[in-house]
Amino acid sequence: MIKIYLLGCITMLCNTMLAQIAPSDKYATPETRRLFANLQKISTKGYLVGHQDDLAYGVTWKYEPGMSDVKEVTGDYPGIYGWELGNLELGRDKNLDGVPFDKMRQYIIGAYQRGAVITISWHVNNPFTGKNAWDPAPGSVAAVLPGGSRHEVYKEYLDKVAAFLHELKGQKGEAVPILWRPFHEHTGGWFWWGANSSTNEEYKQLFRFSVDYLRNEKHLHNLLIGYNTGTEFASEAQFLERYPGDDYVDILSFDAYQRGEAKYDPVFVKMLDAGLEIITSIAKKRNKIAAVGETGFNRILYSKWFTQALTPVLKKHRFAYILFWRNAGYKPYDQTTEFYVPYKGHASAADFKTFYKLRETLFEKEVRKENLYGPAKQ
Ligand code: BMA
Repeated sequence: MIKIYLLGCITMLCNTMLAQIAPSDKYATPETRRLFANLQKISTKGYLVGHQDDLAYGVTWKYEPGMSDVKEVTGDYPGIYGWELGNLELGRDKNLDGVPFDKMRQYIIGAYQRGAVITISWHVNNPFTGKNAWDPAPGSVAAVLPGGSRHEVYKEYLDKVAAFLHELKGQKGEAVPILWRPFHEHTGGWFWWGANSSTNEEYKQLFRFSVDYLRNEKHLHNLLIGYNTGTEFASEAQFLERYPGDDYVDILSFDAYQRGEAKYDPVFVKMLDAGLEIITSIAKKRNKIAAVGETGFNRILYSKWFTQALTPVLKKHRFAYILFWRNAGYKPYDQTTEFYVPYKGHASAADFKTFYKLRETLFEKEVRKENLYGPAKQ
């Protein structure tokens, strides 16, 4: 009798533990569940290092098969790849940065098959004004919520996103798990979903409606959802002000960039440190994954930036990944140059290679060995 009772207790305990490491979507696919569990555990070893648009173009090249600025410098590809869907909702065949969706689909599937992780952002055009994402017109969020004047248009936007996400399939027909990071930097005022043009409640409703629609109407169960602020928070309560709830979120992250010309920027370093302290603490309490959604120092004006400015802060925290933003190179439309990881020959290339060799930085070769889509490790 006692034996049966004990067995029951152990089973219950196991179930509780398993429930705790499950993603927010209770119908998540097996690969998605395993990725969630493995990403939670990876932080005991280190963090995945990622790059936006890595395979599509670099500072001096575009669409050359196999090319990658990260690989040119380190000999290895990133452990996590960032991609962007902005303009897909308008039915275009290229995203807002000119990346053809046909190519993006192949890059995503290829990286998944090599064992790497995929995260996707969406600088969605403003369905209320018809302008781009950087149009914080008051009333935009209210207009796309159920009952709003642009709700049906917004649903059509989501339909296009869902169709693309459904095309991401592995060799056995399984859905490729995606870290889906919508409505990011919402604590800032520059996007139409941002803090200047929506109330906290409206933002939460937008987030929940969108996730519910993709899950329940579009039957997507391969998404791990990211709640991603800007740098505008100084406490756990502030970070969570627009949090839609544990049933809608798997990953807690924020975007933080070093700006200006200084080599070492104490304001950036302090923010990154404080931000990581806050989100890792919340992630632990809520059984979520912590990550740095976007970062970088545009044009890397300090040749030792990766090992001297960034690494000392990252070493203090346990989180799953960090994503460097895109190596756009020279952009004729605004006459600026943008890149966040070095290219071959850049002054910070040697430093990035040292960063690559650190025990805790996980690029593609190590990530593949971790088998993140396989059974969770104990
Ligand atoms: C920004 C810049 C832009 C780009 C946008 C969306 O931070 O990189 O050039 O269009 O992200 O990817």
